[in-house]
Amino acid sequence: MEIIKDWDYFLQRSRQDFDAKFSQKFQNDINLNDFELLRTLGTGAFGRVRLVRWLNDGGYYAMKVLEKQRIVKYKQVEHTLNEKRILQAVKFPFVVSMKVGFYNNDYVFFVMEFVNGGELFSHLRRFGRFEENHTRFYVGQVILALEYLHFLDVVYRDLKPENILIDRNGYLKLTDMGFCKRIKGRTWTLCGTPEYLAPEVILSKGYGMSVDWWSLGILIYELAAGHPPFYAPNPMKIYEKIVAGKYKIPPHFGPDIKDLITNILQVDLTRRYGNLKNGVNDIKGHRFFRTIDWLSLVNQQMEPPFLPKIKDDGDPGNFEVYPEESLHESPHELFIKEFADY
Ligand code: ISQ
Repeated sequence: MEIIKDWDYFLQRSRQDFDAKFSQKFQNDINLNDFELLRTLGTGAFGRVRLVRWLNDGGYYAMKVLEKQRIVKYKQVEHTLNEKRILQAVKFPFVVSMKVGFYNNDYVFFVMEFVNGGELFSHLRRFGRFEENHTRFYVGQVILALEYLHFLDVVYRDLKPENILIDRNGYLKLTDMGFCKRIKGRTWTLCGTPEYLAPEVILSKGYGMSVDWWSLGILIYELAAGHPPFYAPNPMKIYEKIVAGKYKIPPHFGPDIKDLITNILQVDLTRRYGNLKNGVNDIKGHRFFRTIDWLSLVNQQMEPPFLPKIKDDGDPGNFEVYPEESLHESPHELFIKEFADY
């Protein structure tokens, strides 16, 4: 990665790069036989991600496999198209990017860089919670990633520790753009993960980038506390707590992190940090981050809290083990019309 010297200039140029790549179609001179399929790294409602080896360059990649049948059944065609357009157009140190995409009769495939260190979620559970200094390091990168995406008019909508990976150098990458959407104005879809949903999403109001700042507040809390602020045994109870905006600050939180979280977890959108007239600068300029030099952070010149243990380039050892499923192949291409824009 090039060194970023001027953040505003970097954002402006990123926008031109993004626009140029956003509407490109798949180049379909690639197929499944070009890959050796290794084990599953993660599963979601609509597909799974597998470690693969690309025979072309011998390198390891993470391949998202989406079954067209399921995508259509669960009415996710538009969401996966959003995901594909955004994945292929982003280029940022803290966001996973796509190398190549293709489809066959039954599936759509996104080939992404393999991020070796595993989910931030697994490391958080292992440590219990992170020290505030470590929370600051991780959250700082997430803020920059959200600032980058929002500058491109992209709302992320699924921030949580499961969707944040740790690279071999101890830095983060946001992954799973499945709910990402480019919006100019507002949108209404109910999507995300219960504990991380913003009140305006639960209340079916039109919403915008504000939902990502809310979930950032949840993330800061969860990293520093070891558990999310709104918790209950079932989603309905979680939603009641979220819209009421009542939660407890653990006694070990320092005054700065407490003040920051309080200002972000505002049910009232006209008070929520990130969503006010100074935008992200209310967050970046908060006392909690006074020791962060944002340019050093984006250029990965700060010392990370720890380095994940990695045996070799293709080592999936930092990821949980999932039951495997084999792929099938129909004799005819399915859902040609639905996936025509890929
Ligand atoms: C990259 N590396 C490892 C796992 C992943 C899961 C989802 C998306 C990208 C990934």
